[in-house]
Amino acid sequence: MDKTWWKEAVVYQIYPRSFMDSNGDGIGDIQGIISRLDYLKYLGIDVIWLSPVYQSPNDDNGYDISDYQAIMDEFGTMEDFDELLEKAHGRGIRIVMDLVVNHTSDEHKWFIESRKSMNNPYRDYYIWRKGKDSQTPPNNWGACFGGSAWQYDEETAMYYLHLFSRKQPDLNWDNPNVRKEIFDMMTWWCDKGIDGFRMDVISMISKTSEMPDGEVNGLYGDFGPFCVHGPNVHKYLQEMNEKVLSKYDIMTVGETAGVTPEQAKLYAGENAHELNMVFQFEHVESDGKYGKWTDQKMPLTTLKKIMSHWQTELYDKAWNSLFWDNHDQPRAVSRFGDDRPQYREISAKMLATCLHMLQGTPYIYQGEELGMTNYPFKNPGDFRDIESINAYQEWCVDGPIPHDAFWPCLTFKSRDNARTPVQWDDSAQAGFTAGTPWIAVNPNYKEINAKAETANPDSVFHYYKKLIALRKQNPIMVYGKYEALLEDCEELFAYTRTYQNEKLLIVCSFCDHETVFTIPEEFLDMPCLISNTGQEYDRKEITLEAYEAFVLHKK
Ligand code: TEU
Ligand code: CA
Repeated sequence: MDKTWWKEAVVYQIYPRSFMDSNGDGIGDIQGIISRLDYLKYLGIDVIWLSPVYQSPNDDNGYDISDYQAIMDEFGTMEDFDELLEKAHGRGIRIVMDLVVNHTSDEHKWFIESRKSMNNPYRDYYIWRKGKDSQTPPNNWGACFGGSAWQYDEETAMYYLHLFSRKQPDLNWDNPNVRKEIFDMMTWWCDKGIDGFRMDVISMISKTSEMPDGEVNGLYGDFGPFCVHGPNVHKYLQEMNEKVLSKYDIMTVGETAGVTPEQAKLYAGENAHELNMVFQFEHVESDGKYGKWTDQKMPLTTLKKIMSHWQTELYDKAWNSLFWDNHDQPRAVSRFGDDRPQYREISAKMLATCLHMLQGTPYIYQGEELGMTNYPFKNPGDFRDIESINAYQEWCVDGPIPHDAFWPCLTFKSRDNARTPVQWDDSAQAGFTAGTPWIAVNPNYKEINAKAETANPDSVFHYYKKLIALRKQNPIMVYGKYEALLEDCEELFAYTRTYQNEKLLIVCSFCDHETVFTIPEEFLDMPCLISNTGQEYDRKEITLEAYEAFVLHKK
């Protein structure tokens, strides 16, 4: 397995709208990111994955792009971006951009042209179909953000496909002109010196030509079998690799919801000539009571089975990406850990240990290094995210689900949990803005903030900093072979990593009570690489306190 910088890196995801506001308008921006580069350098991360900063009407907070080669007014200017790139590189930090090319905004010039007439040169940049009539779409597919996946357009009396919001029309990747435009745009960004792409819903860019009704699940049919891992997806990614990616020393990660390890080897196999790695979502997209909406945590044995499967299936064949959360998911410590005050910090450190000791490139979502938690939403007006707003409307207002039944599920899984402002200090608005933030700051910012944590050597922040430093000192953390232990245990996630003549033992308690663990013979009296309690592991029978995690290192 060849060694590369993106296999050894730790990636930090920035959601610009919520990271840092520099001009008091309550919206994070690029100058705000620049002002926090020293904080990121101190943490020790190697790569920033920058969620979209391109021109956008913000129907989906920048994942609806109206100009791929201009910066969103609210975030600043292209000069600001160039300054960010230069100052990040000056600190040895690479910048990976978010590439959103399954769809554009409906305010993109291509779509404005496409909808004008049937014979407009841009007509086939998008996916248009005749409906059965102006009230009946071409099929029963549902969009991810609610409603039909088809929008009727008066001008030409046809429907266009949008798998997300109606302001996010899907591009027609079967059109070679679309592919050329995208590849030229990607080349333009690579020539600016960026260091790679995170590719939004890249597994959806190829659709089947036939578009029949899907299996009904709730109010609409499922588009999955016709739009995910479609017939030409690998052909188009190989073309992208040949025409753009292969020409630069860059990192690529595909967002491939619904991907299996077998498919992941096609997208990101060591010799696949497509992408370097993919995000799998088996551990975060568990079905809930109401589609994705649930207030239930995943049983530990289920989580371990999923993580182990990916660790063993991809080993030596493809590269894993590792994450607990991102801008679409609830906060890790609330979902996988325990955000009650007495357990928040120790369980956040346990989760960090569990993830960063696995095989693959770890991703830290902004604020995860502080142990930031879900937000205490009180009413639907607290939400900003189109997905959450539409879900409440569809399930509760228009639909039959009582508020009291749906509310715990919506507030537990809402993407807005991850989009509240980063908590920098205990001053007003947590030091995120001098103005009124676009979304409320979590009231626990007085206890949970970067200023307090960077000053406290026992903080979650310093624990992440130590894990990142250990990765640089120990190749076994990057390249070691994973083996699961105690697979049926509902309380402990334990595994080993083996590399040349070294071995690591990783033991993480996912429960809120004491447990016991017997140290295997070969690890007795071996040094402790890191622990979230600091106890000695110098005997065979260890009693672990709630959410305790430790790593022993056999050299
Ligand atoms: O997310 C795609 C996606 O699958 C998400 O909609 C996810 O399934 C859901 O939000 C969580 O259950 C990408 C981006 O990460 C997301 O922010 C965008 O809204 C979406 O694509 C459309 O661009
Ligand atoms: Ca701002």
